[in-house]
Amino acid sequence: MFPWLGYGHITPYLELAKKLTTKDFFIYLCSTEATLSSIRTKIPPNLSNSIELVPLPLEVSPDDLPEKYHTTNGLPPHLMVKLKEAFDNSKQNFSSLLQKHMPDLLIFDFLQPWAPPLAEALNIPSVIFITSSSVMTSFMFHHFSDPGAEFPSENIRFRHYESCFMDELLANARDCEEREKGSAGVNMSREIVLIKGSREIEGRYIEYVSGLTGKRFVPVGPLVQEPDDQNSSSELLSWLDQKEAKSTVYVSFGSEYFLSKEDMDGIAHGLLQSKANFIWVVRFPETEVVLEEKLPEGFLDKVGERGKIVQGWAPQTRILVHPNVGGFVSHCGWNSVMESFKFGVPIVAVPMHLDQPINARLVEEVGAGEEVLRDGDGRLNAETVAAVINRVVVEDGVRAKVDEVKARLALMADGEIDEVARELMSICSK
Ligand code: BUP
Repeated sequence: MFPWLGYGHITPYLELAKKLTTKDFFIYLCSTEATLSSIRTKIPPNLSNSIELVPLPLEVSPDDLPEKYHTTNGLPPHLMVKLKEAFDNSKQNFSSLLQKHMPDLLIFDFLQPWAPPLAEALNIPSVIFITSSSVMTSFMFHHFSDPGAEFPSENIRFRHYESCFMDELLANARDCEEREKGSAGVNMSREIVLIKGSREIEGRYIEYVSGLTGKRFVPVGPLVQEPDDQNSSSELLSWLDQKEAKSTVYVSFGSEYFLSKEDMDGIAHGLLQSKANFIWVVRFPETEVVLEEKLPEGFLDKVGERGKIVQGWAPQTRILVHPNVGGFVSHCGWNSVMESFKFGVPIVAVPMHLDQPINARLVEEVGAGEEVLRDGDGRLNAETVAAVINRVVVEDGVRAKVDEVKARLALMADGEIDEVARELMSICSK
């Protein structure tokens, strides 16, 4: 398995790896050491003989990119370009690892289209595993192939101030296509595409994208990591224990994005004006930050015991399953959305860029949350933030739907992984 270098990509790969070990697969999981170190402790001891982590050395000088930046998590934008370059320059290293381990199959991420030709050269078949939503993937293929045709849902669209994201996504997709053209030989397995998600939630989009591309999209399940106990005794969770049931909203915008000053202010004032308690995970591109300078004046004093600010990283799944959490103000990264669905947490959607607006529209379509609409210029308005938090969290306004989605996902059991294992086995044996 060869996921892209962010935490949001490697965790679904690890969850898929864990499931495949129950079907007698042995997994090599390859990434940079910095990315692997974020999941090393998440491999249960009983699986340590079935999953081997394989570090990929990057071709880059430490002066250009120190080792701690060999992952996209919290990477300042100017270093992201260097990381992509270093990654693309490391093909030979990846090829050497393939030759050393000679797997029966390569499962690769759509952001590294150069990997499958290297495998093909060694007669190793490959299958793509997309960690984004089917709604986003189908929306993208739709625009890529026939934007004039009818899309399965008219709710799913970018708003006018978000239209630049479509261009960004299409440019990404074209870039991947271009970079893949070097691929020689027949790739027997490409008629199958693995995708993170479930027919229970995205059935019509999975069907649509399969029809559009002529490939079979096989959903691999929500692939949500179980909450780990490591942080369960932390001060943050003790604080949460003291709050009333469902009274607290968890606020996080993912591992990669940094909020603009205007959005920080909108969220901060919105939280203050709402009636919910909150835990807010804040992240900044700079390594040294004075928190007070990043927040509106006097914010921390006004918050008092009502809220906690966590700088950097919080045990997200552990927080989401806590009975005193009643909602999630989320950027709608696909992992976060799936975690909310799986644990039955209503979403206050505040999408920021790329696929997030489309995921947010799905959240509303499913009925599991409400989106905070920005004003005409794309600005976040504090009163709107507070009003949506109050409706979704304080008044528990979408509870019935959220419980229904949670129950539907729980019923699925492992049916999907049986199908995936069968498909992969048949590719391996060809
Ligand atoms: Br921040 C943060 N703790 O403090 P998404 C994130 N996470 O466990 P993203 C934590 O990172 P992509 C924190 O549970 C989820 O599994 C969270 O993935 C975990 O957003 C993951 O939601 C974040 O998909 O990734 O980071 O923007 O761009 O790949 O969607």
